[in-house]
Amino acid sequence: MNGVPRYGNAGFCDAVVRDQRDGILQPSAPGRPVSAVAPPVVRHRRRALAGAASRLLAALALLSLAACGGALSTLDPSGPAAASIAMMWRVMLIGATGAFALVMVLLAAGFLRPGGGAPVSVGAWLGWGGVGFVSTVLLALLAYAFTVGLRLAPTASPGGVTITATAEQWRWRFDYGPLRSGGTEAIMVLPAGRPVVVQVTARDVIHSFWVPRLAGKIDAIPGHVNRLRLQAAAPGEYAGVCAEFCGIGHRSHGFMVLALDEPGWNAFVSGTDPDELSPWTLR
Ligand SMILES: [Cu+2]
Repeated sequence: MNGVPRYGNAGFCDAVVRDQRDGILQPSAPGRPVSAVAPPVVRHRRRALAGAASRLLAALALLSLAACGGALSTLDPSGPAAASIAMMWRVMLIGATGAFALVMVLLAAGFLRPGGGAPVSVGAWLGWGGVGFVSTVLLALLAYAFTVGLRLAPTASPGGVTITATAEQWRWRFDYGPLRSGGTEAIMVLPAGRPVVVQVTARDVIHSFWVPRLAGKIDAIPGHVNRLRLQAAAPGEYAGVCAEFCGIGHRSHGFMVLALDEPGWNAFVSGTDPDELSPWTLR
């Protein structure tokens, strides 16, 4: 072909040319078909690539299984707000995994079938793969996240309760407005099965209110009130933490949420101390 020798792995370009100079691949005679059998070095690389991919998948599976439970797990929701966030996480994980798998398949195809994508122009690869595919995935995820955000908006609901959470170094105080004359410290009491809007603020520095099994996190900012909607699906205790570094005592700046059934909640708003109430003793 105009004096240029033909090679069975022409798609390898410069790398193959270097290998040929090293004597790994040999050019065929002009006009003579070339064997499709890959040389030993290439087969060894393929096996190594497949082994590394298998180990990576196994490690990812173990990591994902190890993170599904626990008092602070967002993947073990116990309310509609946290469930929406957990579902959004799963949808994004599936979308990201699909995109990653597609890229890996194309990468593997590039190694296993050099030059296989040549019929598709560079412009088409960039247009469909680099712009079209990415834009479609991102717009779909954005629309989904937007609808989830609307569902989580802290709007007033029938039967809802409003609680004010105030953070300071290093304690949490909770007030219940006209529902109860006295507030609580380190424990936020709420009625299970009813929507709750938490008005979050701070007295000194920026903190962050987070009960992972009930809702997302929101900043507690001095002089400002942020609102968060949450709901406990069932009576029980739920762990809460400060999710923003707020000083040397940040590590122990946590609190507990006590979700009570209706008799327990009625007893609480009547003035009963939360230490005397338990969703288990009330049943
Ligand atoms: Cu804090």
